[in-house]
Amino acid sequence: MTTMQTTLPTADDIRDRVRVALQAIGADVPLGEPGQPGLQASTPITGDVLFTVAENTAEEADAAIAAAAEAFTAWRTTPAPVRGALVARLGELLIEHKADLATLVTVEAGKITSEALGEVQEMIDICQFAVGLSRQLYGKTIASERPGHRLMETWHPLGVVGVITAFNFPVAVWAWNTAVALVCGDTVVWKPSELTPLTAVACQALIERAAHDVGAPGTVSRLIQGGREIGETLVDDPRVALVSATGSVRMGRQVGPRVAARFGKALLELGGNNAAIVTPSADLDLAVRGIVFSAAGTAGQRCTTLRRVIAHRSVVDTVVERVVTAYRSLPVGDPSAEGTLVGPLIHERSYRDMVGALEQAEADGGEVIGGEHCAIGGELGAGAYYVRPAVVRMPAQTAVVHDETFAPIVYVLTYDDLDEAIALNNAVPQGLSSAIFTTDVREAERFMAADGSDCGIANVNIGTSGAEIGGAFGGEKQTGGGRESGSDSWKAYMRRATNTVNYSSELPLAQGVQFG
Ligand code: UN1
Repeated sequence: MTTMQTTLPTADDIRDRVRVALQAIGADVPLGEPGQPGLQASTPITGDVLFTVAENTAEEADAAIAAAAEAFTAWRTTPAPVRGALVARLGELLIEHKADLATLVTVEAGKITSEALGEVQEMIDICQFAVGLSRQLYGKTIASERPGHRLMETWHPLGVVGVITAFNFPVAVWAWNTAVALVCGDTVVWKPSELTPLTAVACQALIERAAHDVGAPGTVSRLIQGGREIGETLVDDPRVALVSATGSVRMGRQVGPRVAARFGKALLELGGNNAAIVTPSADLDLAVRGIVFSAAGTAGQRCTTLRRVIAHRSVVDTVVERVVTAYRSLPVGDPSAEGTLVGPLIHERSYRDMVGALEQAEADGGEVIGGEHCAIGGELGAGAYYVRPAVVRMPAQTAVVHDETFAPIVYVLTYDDLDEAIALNNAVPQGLSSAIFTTDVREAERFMAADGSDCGIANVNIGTSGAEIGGAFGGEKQTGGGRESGSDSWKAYMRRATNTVNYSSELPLAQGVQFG
């Protein structure tokens, strides 16, 4: 099998694909020539700017928030199952346009076709989950200490939810937030990454069509496009009750305190630095497959990407050898071509960060295998950054290993006993995902116990990435503490009221207090 392609589509080919997909989706937005004022919609496949997409002004962002706030006043009292009908329709439209939207994801984020389709599937899944949830928003009834009293909790819509998303999951993370927020009775204003404006336009067209089809106001979900300043309108506006932001730890450090300063709520999904422990009892076939998908998939650009392997001394050489062998045969190239498994990095800065991290790792005594730049497509790919994923054997977990470099680098560390491996897993500032490969039930349980992995996700015998939507998704420490998607994550999108009802004709006070 050839592991490196030599051809790429031309920018004009890619423009045609975009036009066809947007037209099928019904996203009728003006697309300007490259270089005109507005957002430059580009593709990492060739590095070319494809179109210019209109950028919103601060006044337009303000108007979008006002419209969503206005829509909220009626949406919050619309019965939840009726709200669910909107999300059900969105899910149907996503099924119908799965391939079209995936084409746009591949073009803008550089994901291989299968992963782009998987991302749209994740949207469909969360819509179906949210539709069920629309009949399952429940509160507790709690035993009251007073006779003739009922103590209970009710959950109410929160308000406008500001959603800020990153380039690497340009559509799924919007859907996680929007599908759940809408059934919870909230309205949404979305600020996508400025690197992925075309997928955003497509999603907006689909939600507006869904709203039209079910007779819901289109203003329940708004899109604002632009750079950091546009995102800041969501962060600082007191009408935005919850800011759900996905991105770097650096971004979260700004967003969290600013939202807190106005007593808004923040849901943060920030960086990960995810590790997999490989124990002596591990099924190595499984471990190597899990490692390769989690570390090299999406060209290392998921927040759940596997960035560290912590392997027992007795298996580390075999694991490295097998991962390196697998890496050599990974087809790198055009993500839209059949058979490709590793697409491009998003931009030059990512590539520079990768090179910088590998140089630092080497300076720290690391042995770097792979990581080369692959010049693909000659002239066509002049502005594109394709790399072979890198494995780096490290003598210790140095500072560079503590950073999240958003590229396909997996550092390999060696351990002698499980306590040491768990300590290494937990020694980084981030706490998103983690995994252990073992066939020993004691090791597996220990890893998931209170003194085990400190991450929001702790898996056994699967990699760190590729979570299902049914579970709550998110992580601890610098990952930000937020939980999105399944389980009871919906509670972050609602406000809780505690109600005490006295159905007796006495007025007993709690704690036995006597008053008059
Ligand atoms: C992200 O990278 O921001 O678990 C989200 C996964 C995906 C979601 C990743 N379901 O890898």
